[in-house]
Amino acid sequence: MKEKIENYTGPAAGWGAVKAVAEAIREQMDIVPDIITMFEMNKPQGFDCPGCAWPDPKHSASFDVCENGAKAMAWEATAKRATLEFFAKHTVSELLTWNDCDLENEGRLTHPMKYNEQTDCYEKIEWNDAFAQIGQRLSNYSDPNSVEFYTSGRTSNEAAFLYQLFAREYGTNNFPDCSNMCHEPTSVGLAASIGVGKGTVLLDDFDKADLVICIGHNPGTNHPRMLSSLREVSKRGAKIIAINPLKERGLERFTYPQDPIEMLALESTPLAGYYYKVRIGGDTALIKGVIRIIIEHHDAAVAKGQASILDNEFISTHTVGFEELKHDVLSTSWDDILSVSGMTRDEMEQIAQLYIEAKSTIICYGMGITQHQHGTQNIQQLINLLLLKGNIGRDGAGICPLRGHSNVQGDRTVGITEKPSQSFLDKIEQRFGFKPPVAFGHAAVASMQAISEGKVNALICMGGNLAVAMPDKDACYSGMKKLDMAVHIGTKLNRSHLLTAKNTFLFPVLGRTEVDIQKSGPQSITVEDSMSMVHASHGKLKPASPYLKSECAIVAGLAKATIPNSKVEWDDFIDDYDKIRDAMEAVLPGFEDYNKRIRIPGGFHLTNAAAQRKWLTQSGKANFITTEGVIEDPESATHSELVLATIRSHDQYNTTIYGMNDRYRGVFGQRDVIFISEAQAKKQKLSAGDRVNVIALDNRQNRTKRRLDNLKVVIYDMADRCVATYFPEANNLIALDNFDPQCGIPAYKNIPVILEKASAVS
Ligand SMILES: Nc1nc2c(c(=O)[nH]1)N[C@H]1C(S)=C(S)[C@@H](COP(=O)(O)OP(=O)(O)OC[C@H]3O[C@@H](n4cnc5c(=O)[nH]c(N)nc54)[C@H](O)[C@@H]3O)O[C@H]1N2
Ligand SMILES: Nc1nc2c(c(=O)[nH]1)N[C@H]1C(S)=C(S)[C@@H](COP(=O)(O)OP(=O)(O)OC[C@H]3O[C@@H](n4cnc5c(=O)[nH]c(N)nc54)[C@H](O)[C@@H]3O)O[C@H]1N2
Ligand SMILES: [Mo]
Repeated sequence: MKEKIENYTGPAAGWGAVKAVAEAIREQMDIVPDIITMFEMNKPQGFDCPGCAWPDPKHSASFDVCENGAKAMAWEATAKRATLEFFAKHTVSELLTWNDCDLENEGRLTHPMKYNEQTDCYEKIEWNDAFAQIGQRLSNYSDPNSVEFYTSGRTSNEAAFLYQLFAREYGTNNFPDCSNMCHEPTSVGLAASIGVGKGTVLLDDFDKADLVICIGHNPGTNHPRMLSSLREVSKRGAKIIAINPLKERGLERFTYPQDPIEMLALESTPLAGYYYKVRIGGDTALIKGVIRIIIEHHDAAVAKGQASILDNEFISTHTVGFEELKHDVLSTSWDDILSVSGMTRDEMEQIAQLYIEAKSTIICYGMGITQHQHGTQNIQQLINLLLLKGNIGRDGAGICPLRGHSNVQGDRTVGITEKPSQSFLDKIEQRFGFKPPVAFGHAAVASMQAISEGKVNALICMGGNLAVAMPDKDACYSGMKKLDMAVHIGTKLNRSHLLTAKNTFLFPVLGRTEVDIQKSGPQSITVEDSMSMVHASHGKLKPASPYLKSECAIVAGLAKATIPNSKVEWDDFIDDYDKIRDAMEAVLPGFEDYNKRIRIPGGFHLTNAAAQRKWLTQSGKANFITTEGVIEDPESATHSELVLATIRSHDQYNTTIYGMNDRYRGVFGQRDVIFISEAQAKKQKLSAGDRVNVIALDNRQNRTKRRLDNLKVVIYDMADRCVATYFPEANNLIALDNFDPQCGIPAYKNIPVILEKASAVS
């Protein structure tokens, strides 16, 4: 498509989405039989959408597929194949010169392969031979902690459970995970505040809320099925507030493609009636400001003998820490609050009023909140706001993190964690009879640091594109080359697969859309959505090649070859996944009658103690947590007022680039752009179409200057004193040690930068 920047005037979804779905399918699939597959998505006997983790309303028979879900499905169910002939024709060195989109667009991997250094090509290997070679290497390493077991979040509950079992029997808790780059602040921050590291709302709560606050997420692109829930909220007359540095069309207006009247009349439903453009990194400041106003109104009302604004009863029975919070917000200076948030006091007053007026409020958030040095603190401020009016643990109220990958939450639930609890380890020991390691292992940043320092022998990747998804491309890429062994289990070719170790294996795996036949017949797997609903998924399509194995079978193959006297009944498990689930039931709390309950359409809900006002915190109460200061990176802030966030385009799934368009932001045929407000551009003496170099100020590495050159300026309706560009291209701007010290999430959305005109350098 031709390069073009234009103002997008339409609503989110609508006919544009229908057209995009048709195109995605035309480009990837054999239309007639495969389109039927799409209708099987998120249906009782169908498969779970590999797109996002937003729950399906009723698991009903209705056709509830969104544009980006359809794209994710078409991308996986593509008719294209990356065959052995393809790999014989193209050396790894040549493939490294291809772009990310072209690599994946070659199609599905068809055979297990091993890299041959002599020919510089991937070549076919028999599964058993590969397992034996890997098993031998793993057994030879003297320290199991020199191996990293990465998981990307499409992996099923069953495969993730087996994977952690294998790694733990092998002897390590090294579980870097995509969640470490995504919702780690949710796991850590919510657990400290309310005792559970997950969201507390169900879809029904959206029918009962008076106010929904959407802060730091972009559902039009990343969770499009959420738009139908927001549409219902809006149609009911409840209010929606959006807080986002960029104007995102998906938060403003939506045409529901499944509503013929809206579609034919070219109508749309307004979503957020209130839109506030917070400055990037300004959320803690903003929420502190809002809390301060609410407390001041409350005190004034009480002094006048008027009704209380805060829920005093809830605060005194259910919480601790209110007085400290009050003291902190009242003593935070307005100057700091306003300058860091980039918002006015009037705007904060409006938000406070809407919140005061609403009986029940839900706060939804995504990466705009989490991917910060203050990620954990940001979330805790959101909880503080909710606790003021008892907005946790009752109908129509609560916290709603928008999870990332479709099963990232489930993978964590079933044991993918570098810090396992003792009770979990005890249960493993009881059920399987081996002693799992107790010492905590590596999460993503620690594992990549160890890899880049050459301290890791082997990296096993259950899906994903780790080296590209992580910060500091240079460190990641060179680190991958230092490994003795890399094992990649994926559906499609990506750059991490090409950063070959001394021994590199690339395994093709069944995707969620495909039927998985084992000895006892077709198998189902299970996943957990953003709202803790666990349900089954049944693949429907013929596998992309007869040589594919399921994730579960690959883990079992690796484990058997590595641990000859394993205590785990690997063969039985693979013959019949019900047996895996029986074992999971024995180990995991909340999984009683697992096999029975996933056979009920819609599955079952994993109960959430906080949602029942049971606080599993050390204090036994919900904690108001006071966080110090409002500036994320005070040192860098003295050198530049500009912060940069890395964001997703509409045609992308993380490191998978489907195409070069970002329709709702009016960008077509290109990705090398940087978004900036009109006022800010003027201040920087820049105009639309100018080219700039971005230089990241990195005070953690002696202020090394990381740079990304030659981005095209796009004037965009967004907050001043910040800029945005796409990931993964921008990942080298972030240092590996620029993360939230409380949970380790890289600060992908808070990079202090300066801009220089591209012509100014050679
Ligand atoms: N189609 C599609 N679907 C996806 C994905 C995908 O790549 N493509 N990825 C999946 C995954 S793994 C994830 S984690 C989710 C990600 O879903 P989102 O959380 O929506 O992800 P992003 O696009 O990274 O960022 C969201 C928003 O954060 C805003 N933002 C940036 N900085 C700040 C800030 O400082 N404060 C505030 N308040 N907002 C800020 C940006 O303007 C942007 O609108 O989506 C999942 N679903
Ligand atoms: N700068 C910046 N960096 C970021 C982010 C950001 O906002 N800004 N976001 C971060 C976030 S939230 C995340 S989650 C990470 C994503 O990091 P990852 O999860 O590591 O990356 P993906 O791009 O989702 O992985 C794509 C690959 O997964 C494989 N795959 C797809 N489906 C399957 C399957 O069913 N099974 C298996 N085994 N493999 C499969 C394919 O081979 C495909 O190439 O990136 C992070 N990186
Ligand atoms: Mo994510």
